[in-house]
Amino acid sequence: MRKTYKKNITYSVIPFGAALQMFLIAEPAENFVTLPEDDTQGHGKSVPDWQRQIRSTFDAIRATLVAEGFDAGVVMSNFYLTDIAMKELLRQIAAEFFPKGLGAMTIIPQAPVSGGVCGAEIWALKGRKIKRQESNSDNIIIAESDSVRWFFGGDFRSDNSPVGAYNRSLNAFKNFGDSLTANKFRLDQVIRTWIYQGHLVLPDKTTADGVLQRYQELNRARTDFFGETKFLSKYLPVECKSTAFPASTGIGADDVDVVIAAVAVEAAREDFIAVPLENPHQTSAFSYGVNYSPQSPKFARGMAIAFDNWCQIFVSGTASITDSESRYGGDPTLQTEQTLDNIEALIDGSNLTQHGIRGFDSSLANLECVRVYIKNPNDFNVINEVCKKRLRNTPILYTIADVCRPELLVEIEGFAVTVK
Ligand code: 3EB
Repeated sequence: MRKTYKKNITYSVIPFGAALQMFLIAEPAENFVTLPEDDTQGHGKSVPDWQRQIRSTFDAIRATLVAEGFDAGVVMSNFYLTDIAMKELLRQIAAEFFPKGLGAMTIIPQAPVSGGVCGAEIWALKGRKIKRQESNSDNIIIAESDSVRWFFGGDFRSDNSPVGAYNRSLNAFKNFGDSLTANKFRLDQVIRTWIYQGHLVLPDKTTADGVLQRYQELNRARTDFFGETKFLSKYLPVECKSTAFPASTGIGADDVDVVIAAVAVEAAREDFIAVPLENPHQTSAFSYGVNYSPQSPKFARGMAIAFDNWCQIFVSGTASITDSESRYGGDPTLQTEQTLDNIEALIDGSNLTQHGIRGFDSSLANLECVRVYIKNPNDFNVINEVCKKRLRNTPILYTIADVCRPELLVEIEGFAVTVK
């Protein structure tokens, strides 16, 4: 459980079953600026130097992966851009630095809070026990370790033709589903999704029943796409009585569209359990009332994967909600405290035991990588103060994003790892 903090890069190296994994967060070495090319008049008003900022980010990522021996093992990479129009430049530089790719890569239209043009979160595996099987597509990686097969997928989007938030979300989900099938995985094996939706709190359309928000339409598409799927039934402990859905993040983005990333598993070992976690202080999202979303958001508050002496918890996007009510509207400090309280209650030993996961304990200190989505950049200082106090040297990436209820100012997700 080693955490290393450098100027523009923080990372942790921790067990992945009997193998090892690394989570790494990187930003530009500096927020380099340059004069615009058309500054013939010499106005001297500088603009961000995209090339230099992106290159310095990749420099740090590559140097760290090489130094720690993870450079051949990236399974997922998330890149955040202040301007999604620059994604081809990012892809081009990524290919230069990593000709073999960066696993399941997703480019997310969210601005890092640091003021740089880009940010990155990289997840890599290594160890003699890891077998990597490239997929025929550059946004999917299959890895096998400890008799568990892992699917890492990113950048699932809608085709061009579908119109409206429902159809575009459904089409993006279908493209994701097709790539599961193409790689011999099934929807019921999905443990974690990330859904980035542009303008998520804006109305999509008005019906006889009122205005439907884009996020509500996304929930309707997810409900239809999931259908009667019985998630993870083969891996649930008997104690797990609640309806099983994947862990998830549903969050805003600066684009008009929806982008999905996901992880799925298939285990060929008896001691493997996959357990959707609910929070004792929160109403399950799939039981939220219709006033919130006519079709409820079908996700679990977290997903614990455990076998042998190892347990990893995928913490869903978590906000300042208790029961099903938003708390501390307007107060970013107290919302952050409440959000971290919620995560703490989700991953602690008694909640794990409640869910049939025995012999493991964890706390905020077990979080190895965290993303904090902030609605108003001006709240950064107070939110960061709480996070620094409670998460200490955990790698954290802060981005600017809308949370799916207007009064919520912050949402936090992460990965926790604990061993017996
Ligand atoms: C909440 O608790 C906040 O739609 O997949 C958090 C995590 C939220 C995931 C999703 C939404 C989702 O309701 C919003």
